[in-house]
Amino acid sequence: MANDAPPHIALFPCAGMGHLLPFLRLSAMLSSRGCSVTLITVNPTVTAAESDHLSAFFAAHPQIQRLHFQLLPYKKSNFTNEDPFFIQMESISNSVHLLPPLLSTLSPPLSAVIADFSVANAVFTHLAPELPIPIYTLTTTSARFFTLMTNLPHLTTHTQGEDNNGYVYVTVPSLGRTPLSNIPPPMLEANHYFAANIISNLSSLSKLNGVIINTFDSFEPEAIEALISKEKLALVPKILPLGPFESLETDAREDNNLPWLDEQAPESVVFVSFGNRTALSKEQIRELGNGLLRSGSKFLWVLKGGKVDKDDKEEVGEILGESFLERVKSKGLVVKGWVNQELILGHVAVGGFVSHCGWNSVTEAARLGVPILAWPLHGDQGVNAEVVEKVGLGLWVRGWGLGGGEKLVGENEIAEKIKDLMGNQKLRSIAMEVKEKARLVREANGSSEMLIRGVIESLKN
Ligand code: BUP
Repeated sequence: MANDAPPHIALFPCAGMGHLLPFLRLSAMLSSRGCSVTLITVNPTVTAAESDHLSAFFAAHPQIQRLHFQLLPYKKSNFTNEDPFFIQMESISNSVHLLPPLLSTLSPPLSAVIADFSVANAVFTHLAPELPIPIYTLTTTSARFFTLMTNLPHLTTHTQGEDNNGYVYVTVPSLGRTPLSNIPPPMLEANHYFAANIISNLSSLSKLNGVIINTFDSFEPEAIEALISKEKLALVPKILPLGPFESLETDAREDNNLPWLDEQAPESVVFVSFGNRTALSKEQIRELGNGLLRSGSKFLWVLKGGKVDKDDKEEVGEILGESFLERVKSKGLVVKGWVNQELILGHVAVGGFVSHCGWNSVTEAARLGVPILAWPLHGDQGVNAEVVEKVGLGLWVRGWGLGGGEKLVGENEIAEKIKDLMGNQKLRSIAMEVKEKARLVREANGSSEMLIRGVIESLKN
């Protein structure tokens, strides 16, 4: 007889806000669709933003259970790993064997686990023998970058060629060409933890019950198709493009930039943010500041001076210089610390987004219909910028490269591109079309909505 009790799903995020936020959003979405939800939260977190957001999230969603998970101390491995977020991933993977006893005592009994792809193999290896329930993975990147990951370690053996502009590309079956320079170098270095983590997680991928991706059919048709061809060959499990995820009702801190935005004309402000974990070099910050001033647009710029927020103590004036701030006064606002990006992108005054193309940022811009000037810096961001360009949501200057501070982009070039972004009516109308498509997939008969409801239904039996 069918059991109609709502499923109880545990979600297990990994390190950093870019990984945590999609898990918070998916948790809230599952809960609002009738599931019991437990969110596993590791201690310690890498950033203060993570602990702040977790407290605010549980205060706003008292129906979601919190399972505290204390990590074992980090033991250095033989892999190259100097990134605090990757170190945390390694620590989580090395602690996962302690998780099954905690999960088996949860009440009501668990129906499924959704684990971040970065720790999926560890979760599968330790959980499957102890607790025979479906295990899904959520990848926090684009379907396009995920497809490239599934082609490791043989990615560069696919056909290579050179395009008219002299860029060497690799052609991946069903996905088409990707410039080789867009593949993050650590992904191709066997000794690097980034590559090792992907290879290890691929090893159990086909045994999982599904891959959840924060994307939607019309946004990444080629990549979703490429993944579905792999699903048909049983190389990957069920592909579940459940996005774009709904926004969270809560934010950790009061947002104090909206009054300034409220005073600006519609679509006159360019919002500038390079995400949680990327600080530009001092020289690049100066060029960007001057470029913004030269562009003639009003701007709201979230400035980061360090990789991890706890260590990022310099004030805006110390980074940019007081004389710059004097010049900025009537033209823009430069802020440090956390802002509510979704509220800003959804504000009527915002007409463009200079973004590093972290995948959450891209999906938020898509859902809110804001054109992007893509300035990817590292990791998956270059490949995400390809998605932005392909779908027509934004501009991407390939020549700026996967920066990370290696190439200095000058203020004139930046100013010109911001003018292109803010004055481009075609981009704006495509962004509105993307926004409408993103809305439709969340309607009761929309593809993403039907898929998520299907997963929930299947877990009731
Ligand atoms: Br910074 C910042 N406010 O001030 P991505 C970020 N965000 O709401 P990431 C804020 O954090 P990767 C801020 O809306 C997005 O949901 C933003 O995730 C939010 O980039 C998230 O865009 C940032 O994926 O790098 O985390 O920098 O995902 O590439 O590891």
